Amino acid sequence: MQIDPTDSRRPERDLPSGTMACMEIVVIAGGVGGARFLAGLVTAAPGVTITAVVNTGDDVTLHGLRICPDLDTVMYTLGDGIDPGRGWGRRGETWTVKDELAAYGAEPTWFGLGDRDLATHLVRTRMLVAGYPLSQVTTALGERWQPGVTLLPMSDQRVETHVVVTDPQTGRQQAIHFQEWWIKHRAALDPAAFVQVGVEDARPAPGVVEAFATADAVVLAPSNPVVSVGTVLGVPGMREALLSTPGRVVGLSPIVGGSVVRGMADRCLPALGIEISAEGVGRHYGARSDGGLLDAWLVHESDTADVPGVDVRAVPLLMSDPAATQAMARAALDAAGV
Ligand code: FO1
Repeated sequence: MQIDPTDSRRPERDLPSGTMACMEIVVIAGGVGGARFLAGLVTAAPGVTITAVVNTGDDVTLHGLRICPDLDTVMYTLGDGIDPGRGWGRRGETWTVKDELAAYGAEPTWFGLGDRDLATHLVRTRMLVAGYPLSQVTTALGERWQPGVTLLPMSDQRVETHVVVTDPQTGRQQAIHFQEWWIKHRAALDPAAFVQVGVEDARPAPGVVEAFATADAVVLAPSNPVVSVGTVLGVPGMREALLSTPGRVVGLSPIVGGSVVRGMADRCLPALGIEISAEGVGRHYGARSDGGLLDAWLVHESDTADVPGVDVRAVPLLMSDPAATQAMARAALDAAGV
């Protein structure tokens, strides 16, 4: 671990000589992009303690079951159970229950409820109903998958992202759950606003504040800046906890060459008036030295970004294969000075 002597924020580690201070990294992540980045980080930094603070705003209750898409995507990806093509759900999935539900006309039929995935939702729902908080449920599910990182929901309190859209039939504005907007409508309905229902009563889950307080670096994964990273940061106390970190804060742009790599961040950014560019997102996060979040901002090698007060670096940001993702994670650690 290189200590950056010029960085006044780093407390000297008065460890007994010969003790290897175990480096601690906290990553704020959403679904597919965040999961892939974490997989690269785990391989780029073996032996590093990684805590993933994961968005739960996409969570939804369907068919009586509590479903946590981003937590499951990270857990399956790091536990090698993910379907690599879809980026969500299980490899080798079957859809018998989904078809049977449709035969009953049980809505919603648009949600991809896989038979293997169903077991996760059943175990999670049973534990939640029994009174276990989501953080403990997540730890319990992780016993099977061994993700290799500490997986924390952003909050144990329920926060759901709903999208304000104009109903094409009635012309009236209405709020629909993010999953309906994302899956049923493929984000085709223009979002007037994103509302995090319940966020005002939420607080960071147990372990989150503590993880930031001792982190050698914090990384904003290349996830959706509005509905993933934005939702996590919107939990009361989260930004303050993040900014308490003695380490540097490094973000990675989810916008490459002026467009999203996957997902639909470009459908979300305009609702917040954020330019669809690496520079636009970097400026949205802002410079830590100026009341924002970032010490450093990684943009794709073909992009430029002028983000005053932030150390901007152009590196390959396409997670085209594990080696590329590992190199990207390494670049993030370099930018963090660890
Ligand atoms: N995404 C889809 O585009 N279609 C689906 O049917 C779908 C089902 C699904 C089931 C479980 C799960 O964990 C994720 C699922 N996703 C599906 C992905 C999910 O909607 C998104 O990954 C996140 O909510 C956004 O990151």
